[in-house]
Amino acid sequence: MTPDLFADTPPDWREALAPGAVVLRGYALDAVPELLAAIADVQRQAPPQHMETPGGRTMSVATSSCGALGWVTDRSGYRYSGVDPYTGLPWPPMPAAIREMGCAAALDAGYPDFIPDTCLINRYQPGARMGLHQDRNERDFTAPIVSISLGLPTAFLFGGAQRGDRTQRIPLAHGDVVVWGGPSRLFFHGVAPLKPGQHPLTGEARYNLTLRRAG
Ligand code: MD6
Ligand code: FE
Repeated sequence: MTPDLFADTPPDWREALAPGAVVLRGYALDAVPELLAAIADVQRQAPPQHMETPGGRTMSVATSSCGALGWVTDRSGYRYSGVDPYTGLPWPPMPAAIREMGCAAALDAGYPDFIPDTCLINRYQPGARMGLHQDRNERDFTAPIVSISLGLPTAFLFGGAQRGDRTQRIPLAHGDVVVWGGPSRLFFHGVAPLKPGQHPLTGEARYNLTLRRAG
């Protein structure tokens, strides 16, 4: 037997979730100051909003975006837009700290060609959650999704290709990064309700940065 037989078995610091999906524990910790400064900079230009779902519900998560495109939702559906509907302006450019972290994590997860054109910035306050869904508004499903967690911990729910598939409940802490793509690119996922707490750097909040190639 040669080690090459196990070439797609991740080393210990990469936790396999499913084919094509991994958790990189603490991966973003060294870049936290730069990432938090980048979030603040984007949010000054594109303030987080509780957007409306197509079904008319107000999202518990407050979102904004940076990059060429931004993810939006309103009564007419989920989609990407080049313009922030609340400011009428193009989204702020993606800060280098965010782009570089996304590309490095994708590379270490086995996706060397990732070129993100959007980063969604989600702010969760206690009680905020995200129901089980697939990310399918992107044009090209060959690119992975990179999700960076900062601030208060939560549980990420990771299912399968069918809504009814069993979900894994994965604790996510400050600095953890999840990457999913390839065979799991369209797997259902969600975020459990945020528990009350105080984080020394983010206060009563969790931030999630989700980088994607949308256009
Ligand atoms: C998260 N967000 O905030 C995960 N997907 O941790 C998502 O999975 C997500 O916020 C599609 C569209 C918007 C999102
Ligand atoms: Fe999603």
